[in-house]
Amino acid sequence: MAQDLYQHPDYYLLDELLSDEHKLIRDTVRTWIKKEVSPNIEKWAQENTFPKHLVPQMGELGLFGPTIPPEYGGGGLDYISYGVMMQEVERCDSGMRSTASVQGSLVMYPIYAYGSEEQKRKFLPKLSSGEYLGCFGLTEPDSGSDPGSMITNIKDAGDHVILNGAKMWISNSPYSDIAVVWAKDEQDIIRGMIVERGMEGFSTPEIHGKWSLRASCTGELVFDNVKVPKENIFPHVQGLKGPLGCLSKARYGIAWGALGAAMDCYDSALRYSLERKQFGKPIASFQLQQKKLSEMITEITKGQLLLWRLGVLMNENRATPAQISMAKRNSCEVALNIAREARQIHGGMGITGEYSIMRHQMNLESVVTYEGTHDIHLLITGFDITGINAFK
Ligand code: TGC
Ligand code: FAD
Repeated sequence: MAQDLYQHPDYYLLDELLSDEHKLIRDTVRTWIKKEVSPNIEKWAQENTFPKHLVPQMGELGLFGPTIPPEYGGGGLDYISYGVMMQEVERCDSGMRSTASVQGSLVMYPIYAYGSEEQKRKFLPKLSSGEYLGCFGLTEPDSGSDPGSMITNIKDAGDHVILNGAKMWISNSPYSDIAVVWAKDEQDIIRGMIVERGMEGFSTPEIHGKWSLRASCTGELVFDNVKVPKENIFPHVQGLKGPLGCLSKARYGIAWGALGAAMDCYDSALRYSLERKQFGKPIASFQLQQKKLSEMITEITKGQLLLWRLGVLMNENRATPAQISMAKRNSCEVALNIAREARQIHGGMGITGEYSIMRHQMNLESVVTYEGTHDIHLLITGFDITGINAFK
């Protein structure tokens, strides 16, 4: 990748809505990204390598569980801090943001919100520091958008349960020390539990051949009569609202993150269009290119305003899952459109690893699908405004 010259677009002076602490957090993450990630991200993505060595550094920076209270190793920060962090990371690479959002929102959050005091004390500090890496197993080969149809199950066996089944498309799974797994009990009630690497019958094969999120590792979780101690089961939640509650936190971070990818594409396209000359003039001087750039910054600005307001509602504990869905869907759509347009502005150079555009575009194809597809989030909004469920 060419030298990382990123400067975030702020057309409506939204930085004025951020506190000094928010800006300091953002600058700290940006400096780390420019020093440790940007110089190598293209290589890792091309080689399909997960930079595991960055996990403890991410922990040290506070990227894991920023909103979890400090007594459990979290950052004790607000949701706008969490948002700007995810935005800085994803403007570099969605796969890196995946690592952070899975660890913070899908592994640490359920342990914090649904776990026993022993589970919190045992796992949260290690996850927060990056000593442990975790993953989240909800999706199955035959159960994606409809997670309530899962068949992974547990059977009571005294002081433990026997877990059988398989999870598919699990971010971080091949490198994970623990997995937060959702399975049905003998009464068909969804329960959450912590499965630890080394438990007999538990394996995490990698999924190969992805064209997207190549600097993030994706795998399966396979459970073959795994004995899970009952003390690893979450005592404080039952039913689908358990995993869906975690998804609300992660989708919020993705909404900020995906817009970060859009901001990076715009920033790169603006700079390139001013430098690149054709017909004796910078291509930025042609109306067609200005139209593209103007529409990009308009959509980015609208998205930034939406995210800021959502962050305020999150801080006040007033954000609804449907509002989060709208933001996740909007950011992904805006980002994918901007990545495609930015790719064209870069001409042939846009398909190379000299620029981040093509990598963003390929990554965003996963981001628009995971944590609820574009269609599912549209239907969540439809249900919310009409009261009519069009899923089933
Ligand atoms: P439904 O009957 O609507 O809901 C069941 C219960 O859950 C509650 N609920 C929520 N609670 C908190 N947050 C949310 N977002 C919630 N959505 C629903 C709901 O109130 C109800 O509670 P209760 O008390 O009445 O039981 O469930 P449904 O079966 O009709 O499904 C609805 C649907 C389709 C919206 C939902 O299942 C869905 O969101 N599907 C998409 C699946 C999905 O997002 N999977 C993501 C897997 S994880 C992942 O992709 C990680 S990628 C990470 C990375 O690398 O960054
Ligand atoms: P399907 O549910 O089969 O959907 C296929 C198509 O049908 C989609 O276009 C969808 O919108 C449409 N569709 C489905 N139902 C409806 C409906 N009712 N109305 C209209 N259209 C509908 N999962 C985890 O649990 N943990 C992870 O860490 C994780 N990481 C992932 C990482 C990557 C790189 C990817 C690609 C996925 C990951 N996932 C993870 C899984 C992800 O959440 C699912 O892929 C996603 O929820 C969609 O499920 P599916 O792929 O089975 O598609």
